[in-house]
Amino acid sequence: MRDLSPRDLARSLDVSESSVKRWVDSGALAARRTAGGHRRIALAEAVRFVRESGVPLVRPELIVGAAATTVRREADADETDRRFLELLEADDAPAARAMLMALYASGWPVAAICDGPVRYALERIGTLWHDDPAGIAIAHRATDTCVRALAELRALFAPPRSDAPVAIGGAPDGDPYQLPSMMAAAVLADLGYRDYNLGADTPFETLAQAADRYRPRLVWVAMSASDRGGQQRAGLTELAAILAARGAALVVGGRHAPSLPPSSGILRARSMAELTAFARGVRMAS
Ligand code: B12
Repeated sequence: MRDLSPRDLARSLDVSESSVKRWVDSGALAARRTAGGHRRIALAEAVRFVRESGVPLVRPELIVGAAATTVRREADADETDRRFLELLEADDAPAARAMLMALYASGWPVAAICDGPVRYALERIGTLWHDDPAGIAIAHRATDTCVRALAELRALFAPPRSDAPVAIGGAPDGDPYQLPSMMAAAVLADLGYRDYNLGADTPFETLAQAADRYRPRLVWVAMSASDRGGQQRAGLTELAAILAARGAALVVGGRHAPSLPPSSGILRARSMAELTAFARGVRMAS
């Protein structure tokens, strides 16, 4: 990931270069020096500073790439959703990735990016195949672009602290959906958890074994595939009992997450925003 000069960052924030140098010299913004003594700011550090300081990112395209310009101009979320859908339909992966990076750099929570443009676009793309066989390829490409974009966003997150609470999770056996679990992992990482995503198609016994190994405070299960024969529901209930004995909280979500009574000890969340609220609560209690 590239480093920025004070000039690059100043132009993207529409402030003077000397302001950026002052932030560096005061320690508010970390920078390294080149052999020639010039300040260089890592992209992840620049994004952290922008998100935390609230200084508006006027020209995101200067730091995260072209196509990010559109984000800045779009005041309302609906327009952002539609624009992201257009980019995925056109299979413009670099622009789609730059757009999500720009939203993040502009201060959008990771959960809002997932619940907003990504969910909106995939919901619509998911209906294309009903009328056109090419829709399947578009859906596969869109998933790949979103997977890569999330991985790129994650490179901007601060590394977890050594005492960070651990979260593990995945999608059950027979569930091929990658993105929901990746999203949950990214949301939790951004909240300061040390996350271990076991990914799609993970049997419940594997999750239980992983809980022994990683000792999580929180476990997520993403359930997007239909539960033929009720096996997933049974596996989930068993996992809940195992985790309760270890003092780990269990949260499930996804299109086919079952509704369970509160006595099951399982929280059902409908969005990444709800996961955020729950995970903050678990953190505060630990
Ligand atoms: C990509 C895709 C696939 C890919 C997945 C590739 C991959 N490696 O991930 C593949 C090719 C495998 C696939 C297969 C199928 N698919 Co498909 N697929 C999709 C598509 C387009 C996107 C899925 C996705 O990633 N969405 C993004 C996620 C993040 O959105 P989300 O699930 O809504 O999640 C949000 C919330 O639910 C919540 N959430 C989700 N999980 C979790 C977890 C936690 C812990 C929390 C807190 C919250 C949470 O937060 C998310 C963000 O807001 C959807 C369309 C859609 N609406 O999503 C269809 C869709 C789900 N598929 C569908 C169908 C029909 C199928 C197939 C049956 C097609 C076929 N004939 O083979 C198979 C079934 C596979 C199976 N075993 O179940 C239908 C399902 C219809 C239904 N009634 O259930 C959909 C809705 C498309 C449609 N409109 O027809 N699919």
